[in-house]
Amino acid sequence: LHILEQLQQAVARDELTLLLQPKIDCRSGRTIGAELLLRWHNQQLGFVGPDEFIPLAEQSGLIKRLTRWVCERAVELLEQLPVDSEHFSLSVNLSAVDLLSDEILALIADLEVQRPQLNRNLVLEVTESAIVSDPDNAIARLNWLRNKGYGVSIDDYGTGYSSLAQMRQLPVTELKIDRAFVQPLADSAVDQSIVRSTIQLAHELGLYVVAEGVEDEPSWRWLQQQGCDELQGFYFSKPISAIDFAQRLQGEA
Ligand code: G
Ligand code: G
Ligand code: NA
Ligand code: MN
Repeated sequence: LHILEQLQQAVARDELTLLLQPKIDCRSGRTIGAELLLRWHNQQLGFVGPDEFIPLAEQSGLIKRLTRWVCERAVELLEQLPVDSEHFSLSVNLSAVDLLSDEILALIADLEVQRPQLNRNLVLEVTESAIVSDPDNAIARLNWLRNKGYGVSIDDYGTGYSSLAQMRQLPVTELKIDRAFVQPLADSAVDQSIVRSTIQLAHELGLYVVAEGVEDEPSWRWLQQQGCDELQGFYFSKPISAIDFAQRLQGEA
């Protein structure tokens, strides 16, 4: 069967799972949340990576159903995980398609029936390219999310074309520096300059700064000195199952 037809059945057949990549407080090194990352295992196709099935889901519009599934799981996880809900957030990736449709508004409204204070614990990650495709339309929905108190993060920051000056016009709370600049930090003076100045300017604009792709301790210590707020990366943890994540939290308690 065609991969797209298989993907259409994936939710109903319970073939999707979520992995959680820990989000780390840069100062303390403690786990303060997680990014939710989709995984798909199909009988015939085996494991299909998100780099393959997410674009297919976007082109077909199916992504909206996947995003709903991920967000519903996020609410379940917030109820199940042993966390202090004042200081814990889950991040969900949104596609351009999600930002260009009112379904995201209906989805959030549905989730809030179950968890009225969801805005305290859910961050929505969007890429610059998702906004650039139709800025007015995307920004209107981001404004709606912001006005409801949700965190909005610009993912993969630095790889698109927007300057921080343009970013300032966007209703976002957080900037996530792309791992292309973070992975080489320990040995690259150029990347250090880029990351240092990005952190400074982002902070001056009132944005919370996340570095993704932290792979060694020297990079963590350096980011700490620069006042970076939050980290993700293989040095701390790769994406893991909900069970392993819960164990990690218990181990830190
Ligand atoms: O988890 P991994 O690094 O393999 O993810 C590869 C890509 O797939 C990343 O760009 C990630 O943002 C994207 N991705 C993973 N899960 C989701 C999801 O639930 N929704 C969307 N839109 N993208 C996702
Ligand atoms: O595009 P997005 O930032 O959502 O992509 C998330 C992806 O980044 C996940 O698939 C995850 O596996 C990957 N990732 C997370 N931390 C690291 C890291 O430290 N090094 C590398 N190479 N990839 C990472
Ligand atoms: Na992301
Ligand atoms: Mn990213």
